[in-house]
Amino acid sequence: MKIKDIKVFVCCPGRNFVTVKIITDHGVFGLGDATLNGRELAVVAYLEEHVIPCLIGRDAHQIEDIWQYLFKGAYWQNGAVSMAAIGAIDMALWDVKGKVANLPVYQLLGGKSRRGITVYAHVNGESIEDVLNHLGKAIKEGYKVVRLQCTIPGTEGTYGTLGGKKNYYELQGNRPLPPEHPWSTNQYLNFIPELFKRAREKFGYDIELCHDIHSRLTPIEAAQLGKMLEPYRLKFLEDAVTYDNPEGYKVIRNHTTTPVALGEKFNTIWDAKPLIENQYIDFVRTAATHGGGITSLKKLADFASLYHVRLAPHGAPDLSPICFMAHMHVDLWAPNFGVQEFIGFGTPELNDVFSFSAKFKDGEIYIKDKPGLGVDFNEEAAKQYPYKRSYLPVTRLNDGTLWNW
Ligand code: CS2
Ligand code: MG
Repeated sequence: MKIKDIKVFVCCPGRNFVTVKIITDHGVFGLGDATLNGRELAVVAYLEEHVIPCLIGRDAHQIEDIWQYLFKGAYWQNGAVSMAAIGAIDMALWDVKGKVANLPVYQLLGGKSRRGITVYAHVNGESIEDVLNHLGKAIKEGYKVVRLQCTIPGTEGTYGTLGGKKNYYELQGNRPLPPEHPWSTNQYLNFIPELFKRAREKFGYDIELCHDIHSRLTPIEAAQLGKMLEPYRLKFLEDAVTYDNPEGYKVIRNHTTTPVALGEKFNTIWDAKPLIENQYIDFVRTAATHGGGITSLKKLADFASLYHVRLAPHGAPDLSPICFMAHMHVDLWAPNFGVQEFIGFGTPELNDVFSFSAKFKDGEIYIKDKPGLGVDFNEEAAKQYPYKRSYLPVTRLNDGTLWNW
């Protein structure tokens, strides 16, 4: 079965998404997500100028060989742009293979290891009171795991809060230039322990709680925070420090038993390797889009399982429903699946373009058995939402130093 054509679509149903469609000579097609938030068109160019010409006429069934060909064959391997392109091609080829086999992709990976996929909700607010109100609602809706983020007093635009916007799509959808937000580590470290203390006082310990630091601390600051949060027993602290300093996680490990999660910015298994084999992390967060596709996630899951590290795949609003559905299949199969980040089933605009069937019940997601990934892409609807250049924010310290957002 040959690859006859590969199309790339960019649309903005609330925020930008890059979608790959691989069409075979048997008329079967597969979809992949190539969205790289804030650098979308770089991936489009990488695909159209460098990847697609090499793939036309190749056997669509040779998923592994095509992965190796695109990864090693580029010579200049690795990196966010190239791995988003490879991730999308890989997802689309798994979609094709599932459709030809008339099986959902999780069956091709090894079948179900669980009935449903435990997810964690995003709960955020402009004050601790506000967060606790939203936490109460999430518990009532049936969530068993929740991520808490709160505006730090005096620090508008704190990562993970909406600042009055109605949803993340609105928040990160159209920023013609990178917004600049203030940041104070000292205020953050003074504030966050109180948030979790109040959450435990009000809701107890049945609900599992996590928090995304978003790479803003130094290793010793993250160790301090982990230690201060130990009485509140978090499921994990995410992105405590930037992932490019694996030894920073050794510092955290030496000081606190609070579990840590890392990996939404990983592009290959080699990024994860030192952190996993040294047991510096407890959950790995790599996304199929950023990490080179389902082929990569399967390898990563198997490697991580040797070290008791579980999957907690990234599930941000800048990953399209195609990546979300790819995670559903990996999450159903992976014996060491932990929890899936979940920000809801999207907005009316998003569902205009991407359609899939999944339902949420009692803290878990259940997907309908469909061949392939089980997601569709409406090319006509996508045309109604043209690309809009948009950037992620940056943060600066009080003295103007550029900091991690
Ligand atoms: C965040 C992401 O969901 C998360 O854990 O870290 O929303 C991240 O900010 C975005 O993916 C950046 O594009
Ligand atoms: Mg994160």
